[in-house]
Amino acid sequence: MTHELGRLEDLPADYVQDLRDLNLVPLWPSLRGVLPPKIPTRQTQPTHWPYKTLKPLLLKAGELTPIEKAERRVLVLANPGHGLEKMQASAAMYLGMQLLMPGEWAPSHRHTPNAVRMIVEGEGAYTTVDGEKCPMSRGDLILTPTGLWHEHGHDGTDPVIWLDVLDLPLVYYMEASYHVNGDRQEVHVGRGDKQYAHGGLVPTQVFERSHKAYPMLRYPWTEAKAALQTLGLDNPSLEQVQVTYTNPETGTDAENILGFYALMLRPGQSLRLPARSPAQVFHVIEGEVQADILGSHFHLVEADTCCAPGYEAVTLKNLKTDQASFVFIADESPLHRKLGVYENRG
Ligand code: GTQ
Repeated sequence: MTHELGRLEDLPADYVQDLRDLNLVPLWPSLRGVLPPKIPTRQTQPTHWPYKTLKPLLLKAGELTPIEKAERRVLVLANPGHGLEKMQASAAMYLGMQLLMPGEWAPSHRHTPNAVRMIVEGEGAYTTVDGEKCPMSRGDLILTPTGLWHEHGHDGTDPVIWLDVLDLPLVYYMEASYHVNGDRQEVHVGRGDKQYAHGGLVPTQVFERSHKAYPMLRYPWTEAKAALQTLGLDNPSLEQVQVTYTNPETGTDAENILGFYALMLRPGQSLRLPARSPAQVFHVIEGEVQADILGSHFHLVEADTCCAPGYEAVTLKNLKTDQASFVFIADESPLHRKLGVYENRG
């Protein structure tokens, strides 16, 4: 049973002022606001960021602002529901499109938020993470987990653009967000993926001290795509042909707070994703997809990005009837599961 609770205006003004002077606040006028009935209030609005309209503005930023004045030349994909200045895609997710021009260098730093990059366009750039020079190719996922040094360079000839996904809003909210600048890293052998490139075979840990918290830093698109195609072929009746980016040593999510996945939609397939508590981000790697989120129907072409609030079902339809479409998904599942608030409402 829900009944009306007392309002702030129902209280004598001098009483409210007495409370305020002592840093006290009555709960009941705000109780329904912070604990709404049955389903949370979500600021996250379904939002679509078409690449076609964003790219020229990002390239313009390349002309307007030298890398030395930007450190990271990024246009943030901000959700209007949160207020643009908050730079949030959802409660816990930040999205940015980053541009690096040939010859540019984004200097080494490390920070508490976890980041990943999904490479959108261009060849020849690299991210050096924890001393491993990870080459960037379209569709590759590169991790820069909390605390690891990372810097970006570009030896190629054309602009390189990638999508950054960070848990910055959450870590900032926790008053735990900060960075440290560093010197150019010494590069050692390894390129983020090689040691774990063969499924089911992981280096034997003879010495505990050699164990890294994040053993795999780069997930090449060629591998993820091949995994999806095999999964689809071997399981013709499988509806959700999806892989999770995992830590090969532990089998758990690749990072602690956000989850990352690649989804293959079969030709013409329409897939309903159940209403679950975490918010989600969809980015088209290959193909063309319609995303139905609440009342919005987004037509996503390659390199387009959109987001969906939690607790809502999402339907993804492959608009290609003669070929598969491939979608990169980021969500807040690891966070919700760890905090015990994860729900699947079907
Ligand atoms: O490339 O290190 O979009 O530190 C935001 C913060 C990218 C990065 C972002 C960052 C980076």
